[in-house]
Amino acid sequence: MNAVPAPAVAASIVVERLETVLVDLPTIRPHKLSVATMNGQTLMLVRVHCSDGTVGVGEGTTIGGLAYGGESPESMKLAIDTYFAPVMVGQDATRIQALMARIGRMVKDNRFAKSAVETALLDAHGKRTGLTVSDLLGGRRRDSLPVAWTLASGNTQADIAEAEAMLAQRRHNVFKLKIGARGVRDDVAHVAAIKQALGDRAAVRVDVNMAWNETDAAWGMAALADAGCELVEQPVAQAAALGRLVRRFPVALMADESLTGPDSAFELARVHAADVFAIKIEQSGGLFAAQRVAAIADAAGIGLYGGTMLEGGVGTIASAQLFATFANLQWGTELFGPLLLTEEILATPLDYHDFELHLPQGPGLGIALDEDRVAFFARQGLRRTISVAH
Ligand code: MUC
Ligand code: MG
Repeated sequence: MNAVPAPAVAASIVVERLETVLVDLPTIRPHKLSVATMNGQTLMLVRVHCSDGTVGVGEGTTIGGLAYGGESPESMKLAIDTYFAPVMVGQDATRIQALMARIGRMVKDNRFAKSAVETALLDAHGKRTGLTVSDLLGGRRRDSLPVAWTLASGNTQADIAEAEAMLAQRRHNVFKLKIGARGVRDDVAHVAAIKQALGDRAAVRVDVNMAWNETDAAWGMAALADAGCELVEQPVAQAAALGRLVRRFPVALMADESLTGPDSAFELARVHAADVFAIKIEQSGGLFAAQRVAAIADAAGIGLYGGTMLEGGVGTIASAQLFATFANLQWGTELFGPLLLTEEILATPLDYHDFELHLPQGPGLGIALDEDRVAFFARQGLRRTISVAH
């Protein structure tokens, strides 16, 4: 019998190497959350170099170092350099879901680091195919996204002045106030003063970042509803407590820290613990996982909000590429991260105007890094910035 010749197989495009860098950038003012005060932000940038010459970029950030969760920019860099890279090098760079599943078998947790490398793989594949990351995720339903701004100076009058400036520039007309560091009564007075000053010109929401106990939350949510606040984000830590608070007050309740990917999304939906989900690509463990979180929310009748881990330009546009594909985005987004930083590291800054972020049309993420500025602000580069104070 004659041997059947093997069919010609096109040489696959593989991951050749990964490169990570920490970039320390100052914030425009101290950003005061109940968990930490940020004076700067550290971006963990990862570049995935592929055998066809394409290079994809991704980003990981946290809020207040380790104050928000188990990963830090430093831990992401270490995890990628030490554990992700050996699993990825030599693997087909075009089969992103298969490669992420392979990483998932070798690396438990580390959702933020997974989101960064998945972003880089999608960026590379988009550049290779001429498609946007949104296209790779099924296609856009919108080309711009409403963007809320966070008022977190810690001072009521300064916050009002900041909000007025944003309204005058037509940059933001939805404001999220960071509360929880002071007593509940002081916080409610702070929110009421800001809402009264802005009136119907702006929507006011709050993020407690889990600072309250359930008793404070019950009192606080009732008073916030009276003050004209339309949404309260993660007032308490426990999902069970969220479930007892939801729908008791005429104010929407949003889950943020409790939402750590599809499993927690399903559980929160099952126990009716939230009206709204703050979807974040990093918290979810990547863009595909965040897509599954959105599907769970839609199926359960839970509203969607596009959240941020205060990413810079790369993580922000990765999130935007995904959120632009969502069927529902009832509460808009808070993709303002780059605007909180004094320094630009993209060759062309993201386009914010008329209260929205306008997505780029180019392939992949549609952005390019300003390599000189990245090198300048890289840790061990020419400039050092301390990012967290408590
Ligand atoms: C969070 O907890 O939602 C989003 C905006 C902001 O100022 O902080 C974040 C994180
Ligand atoms: Mg939050």
